[in-house]
Amino acid sequence: MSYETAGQKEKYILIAAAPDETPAVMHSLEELASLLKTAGAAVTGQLLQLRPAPDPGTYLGSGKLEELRELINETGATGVIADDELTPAQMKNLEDALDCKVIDRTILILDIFAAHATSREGKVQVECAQLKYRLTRLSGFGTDMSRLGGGIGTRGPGEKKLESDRRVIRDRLARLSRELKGIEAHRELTRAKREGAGLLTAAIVGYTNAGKSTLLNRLTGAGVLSEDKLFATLDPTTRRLTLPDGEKLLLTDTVGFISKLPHHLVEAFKSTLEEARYADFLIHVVDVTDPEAEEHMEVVYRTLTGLGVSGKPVITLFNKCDRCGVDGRAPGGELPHRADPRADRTFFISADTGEGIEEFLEGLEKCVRAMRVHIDCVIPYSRTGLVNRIRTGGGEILKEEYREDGIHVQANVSARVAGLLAGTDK
Ligand SMILES: Nc1nc2c(ncn2[C@@H]2O[C@H](COP(=O)(O)OP(=O)(O)OP(=O)(O)O)[C@@H](O)[C@H]2O)c(=O)[nH]1
Ligand SMILES: [Mg+2]
Repeated sequence: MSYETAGQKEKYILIAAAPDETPAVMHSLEELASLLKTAGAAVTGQLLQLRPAPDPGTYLGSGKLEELRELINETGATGVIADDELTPAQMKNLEDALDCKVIDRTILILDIFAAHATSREGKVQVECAQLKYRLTRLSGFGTDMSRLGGGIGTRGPGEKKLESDRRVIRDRLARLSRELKGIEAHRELTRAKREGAGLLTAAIVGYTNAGKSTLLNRLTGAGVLSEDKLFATLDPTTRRLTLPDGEKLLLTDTVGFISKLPHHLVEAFKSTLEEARYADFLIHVVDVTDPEAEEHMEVVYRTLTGLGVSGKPVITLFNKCDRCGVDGRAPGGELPHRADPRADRTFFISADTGEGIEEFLEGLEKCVRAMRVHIDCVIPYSRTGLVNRIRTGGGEILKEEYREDGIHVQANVSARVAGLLAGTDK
């Protein structure tokens, strides 16, 4: 059996099973609808069943399935999509019961990542995640991914059709993993080079579509693609930023987070996501106009902790203020006041109009200065290169005297440069 959908726009009915009709459940469904739109498909209806837990066999109960079948007939939907990751058994049973294409939130996110990956690393990472997900679906239940026909769930990076033969998948996975190792080694090298230059690094993190790339563009004119689409950015971009007082630092734009981020993706994107781990501090961008901003902030902190990123200084930016008042309140007052108790500093900005950026940059200067270490040392003439390191590392030299025993230097430098100077203390 196959459900040919290639060539025509796919139309889905969203389904979810939840204990209560809370705002969080409804927002999750709205997010699923935007994800579908991003993937080029349409939504023709939605069905929510209130139950303590999803049915282990068919996700929804039998009465609700009957209702769903009618809705499919009425709306001419080409498939249904569940707002949770379905087990292989649930997927197969639903396909049998509904006789249409069945996908879940995970397949959809993987599909969007596949379409948006541009670098070789991004493409290899997505394909690894997709193939690993497929392997779990091919075992035991006789579920054949080729039943998906075309469209969402079948596209690899570059619109290539995904493999569905177990043995071929295993071979390809082995090859891709080897290639990824090589790419990661190269990334390590670039990172080490950056660290060697001694510049402080800040990672721009946040929920998808918060405005991270727009911020990098505004600050550095990086020319990174920013779009009203989920997961517009998959490849981290690093740019140098010179602050008004002359301090220099590196800013890295990173992949956005989302609730229920598929674990295969997190695993495959580990090296990309780890950019935040190597940063000296984090710039957390939040879309202040999103009613779910609080929950999104939670997701960001939870994901970061999962990646082993914790204890770093955080500057939180409540972005898109041009759409509301400066303190995060809408002119009508319906938005709650936003605060982030986990941040060291917070600012209200608009990456789009530039509002609040000046104050943020002043705050950034303070943050960078606070991270400086005061050094008072004598650098031997055999290591004069270190003086240059202090300069290129954006450090502030307070005293530089060339004496017989060496160069006497007093300066405020980053912890990294201070590390390079270890052993030269007076
Ligand atoms: N009104 C308004 N729109 C903004 C602002 N900043 C970003 N946007 C819009 O929000 C959308 C998402 O912006 P991006 O910069 O692509 O967001 P991102 O966080 O990089 O998103 P991903 O890379 O997809 O995770 C785009 O349509 C931007 O034009 C802002 O300050 N005000
Ligand atoms: Mg982006």
